[in-house]
Amino acid sequence: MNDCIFCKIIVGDIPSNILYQDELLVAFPDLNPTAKMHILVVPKNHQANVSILAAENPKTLQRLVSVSQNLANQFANGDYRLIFNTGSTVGQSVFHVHAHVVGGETLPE
Ligand code: DGP
Repeated sequence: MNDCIFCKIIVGDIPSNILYQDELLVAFPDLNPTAKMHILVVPKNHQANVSILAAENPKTLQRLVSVSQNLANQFANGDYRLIFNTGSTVGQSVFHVHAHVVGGETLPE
């Protein structure tokens, strides 16, 4: 997608601190962290949201959860909150599916 910021990060047109990548996923710190650990895990294939990902690429979603756990083990104490904002009214601003992996401190309920 020409105007997708995460597609540009994935191909290296926008520099980012890549923390992890494999053939399906890439992970990098959120530009505006809300906790000590705030990492985005992003499928390399452009799809708009997690519902479409689950329907069309369930193995990528399964991998994403596994990678999120590994990142939480590496960058926090293994605990993490996994957030998929889905739709503009609940805060999705980038319409390329991504998981927020948040933790590294005690979070409010
Ligand atoms: P959401 O609001 O759920 O669509 O989350 C989008 C997140 O993406 C938001 O927390 C900020 C982050 N973000 C937007 N642009 C960039 C960028 O260029 N680099 C990085 N690292 N994060 C970005």
